[in-house]
Amino acid sequence: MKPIDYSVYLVTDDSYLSMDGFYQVVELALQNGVSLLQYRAKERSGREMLREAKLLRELTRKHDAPFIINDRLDIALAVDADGLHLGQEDLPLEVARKHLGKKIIGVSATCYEEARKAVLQGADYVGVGPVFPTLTKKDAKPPCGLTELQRLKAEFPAMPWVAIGGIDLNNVHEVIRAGADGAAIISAILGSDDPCGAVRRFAQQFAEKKGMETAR
Ligand code: TZP
Ligand code: MG
Repeated sequence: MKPIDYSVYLVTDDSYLSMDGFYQVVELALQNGVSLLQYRAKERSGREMLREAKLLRELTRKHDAPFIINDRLDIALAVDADGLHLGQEDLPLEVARKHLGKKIIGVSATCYEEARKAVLQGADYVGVGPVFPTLTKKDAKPPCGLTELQRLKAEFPAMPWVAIGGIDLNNVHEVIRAGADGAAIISAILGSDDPCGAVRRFAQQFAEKKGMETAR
């Protein structure tokens, strides 16, 4: 399997899932540089989640992007997603691992200790945040800032670190500089007047980082 590119990590949210033209926007985003898609829905029935996740599974297959389901192991298995993303209150990682084998399991961490535990338990990547204030997740913890991320990347350089929360085109360079391998983004792409342009500019900033790393 080719290495997973976590750089422009697009996440969905109920409000955008209901938007007119949502699937066209996702398809354009995948064509313009979204490297991975997470289906995240908090207020939908299992049946509705299955329907939406199937559609997104088709699009991600078509554009050869990994597809991850938030929270729900059953939906991840039902649509043959590439992985599952778990928060601190979701299924324990070792339970999900039994069902998912080598598939991707990501874990959300709001602080250094949670992140370290996720690494030691065998997460494939860790989402750290919110790094900045966000209006999208109503029950988000206070922002953890970038120093935690910097410390985690220094301690576990081989782990893919994905920053989340309030990331936009004006601050993404800060998370990249702190060591993030990817930025998980909702509103700065799905709420943008120009989602394709936004995706291209996020992808460009990560490409510059990769260019600098290979030149070293
Ligand atoms: N987890 C921590 S912050 C957040 C989630 C799901 C929401 C991120 O959304 P946005 O719009 O990119 O700030
Ligand atoms: Mg969760």
